[in-house]
Amino acid sequence: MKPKLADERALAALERFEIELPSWGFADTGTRFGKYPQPAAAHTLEEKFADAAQVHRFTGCCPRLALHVLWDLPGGDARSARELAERHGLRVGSLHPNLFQEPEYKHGSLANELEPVREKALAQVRETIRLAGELQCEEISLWLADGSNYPGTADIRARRRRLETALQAAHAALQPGQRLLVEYKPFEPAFYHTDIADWGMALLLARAAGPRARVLVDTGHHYSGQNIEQIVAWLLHEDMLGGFHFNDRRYADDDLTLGSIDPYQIFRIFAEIQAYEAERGLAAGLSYMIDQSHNLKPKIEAMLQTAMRAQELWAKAARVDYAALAEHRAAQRLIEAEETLQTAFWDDVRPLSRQWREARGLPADPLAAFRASGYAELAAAARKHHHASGASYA
Ligand code: AFD
Ligand code: MN
Ligand code: MN
Repeated sequence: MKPKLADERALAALERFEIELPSWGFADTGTRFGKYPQPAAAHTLEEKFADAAQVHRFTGCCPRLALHVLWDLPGGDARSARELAERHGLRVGSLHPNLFQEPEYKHGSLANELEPVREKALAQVRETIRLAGELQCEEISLWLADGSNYPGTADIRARRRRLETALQAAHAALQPGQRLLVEYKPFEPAFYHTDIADWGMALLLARAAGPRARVLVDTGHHYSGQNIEQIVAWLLHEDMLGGFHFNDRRYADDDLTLGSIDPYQIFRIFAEIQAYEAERGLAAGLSYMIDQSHNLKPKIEAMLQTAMRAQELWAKAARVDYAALAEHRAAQRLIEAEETLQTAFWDDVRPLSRQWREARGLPADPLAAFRASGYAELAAAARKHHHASGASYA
């Protein structure tokens, strides 16, 4: 394919590529061994919206902020979130019910043996659906930490039955236009079994829940060596892929910056999506969210980096000559097929990304522009009081 045509396809792909930001990615976090407060980290919903607005301001591709329904919308108040979204030129994206941090959820939430705990969790999901309706959000995204740490302590089939019943009830509560995303994760915090541990379990549960449930693939939630793009291809074939949470991983669910460890894997995932869309001639209707919360990198800078990297890998995947690839595959020309894919991966698309940005009045280098803006320094000065008061962290 002529480079000019490839570039035009990449620019069109960038135009339709929006990446949701996670409110929790702007707040202080740490590891289980300690929290590492950052002076400019966000503590309030207002500060999270303000920080997210900086990422959208400089990248032009992050117009939505995902919220956690406990940390961000205490007392079920949607009004402040709606006002903050308008003030900062953002929309509220997916809503995520916290079903993991309260003491009652020690032995699980929707899969828990105790009915009152399951009812409490289901009420939290229903509250999330209600808030999503008030905030015109289309996605309720479920990640369950449910599982067990020791063999023999959990009836895995009974837990699966309870989960199916709960997800059917959650699906039944969905409002028009909403969909339910079911996320999987092989382990952590449960270390013997996790109730929704892989794409097959998520697929079966989503299918059982109802027609508006889909599987959510978090790129960090896979064992080493897993072929994630193959999972993506199968879920696309089944029309059961809802979207992604972006991060990168070396060993487990590491929440590292997308593309920092294995950019070629993210490119191959994007190539599966774009090949599917090219074949069908329409978008797959997937949602993309960053799901990382850096405790070492400055929060906003890490988000800018991730958004830029995601755009570059998305643009690279758009430049693959899928027609030529199909011909090489059909003729079993292995070298040519591989070279078709790898050429698109190795071609530098940063000039193209800069062109896309400048055509929209955005800075060619979002990271440099953000640093020059002095926002982080002002935020650190304005947020000193949080640390003085020993504020708790979401
Ligand atoms: C953690 C979980 C999961 C979830 C996210 C937001 O591993 O990825 O989507 O928190 O709740 O990263
Ligand atoms: Mn996730
Ligand atoms: Mn995760």
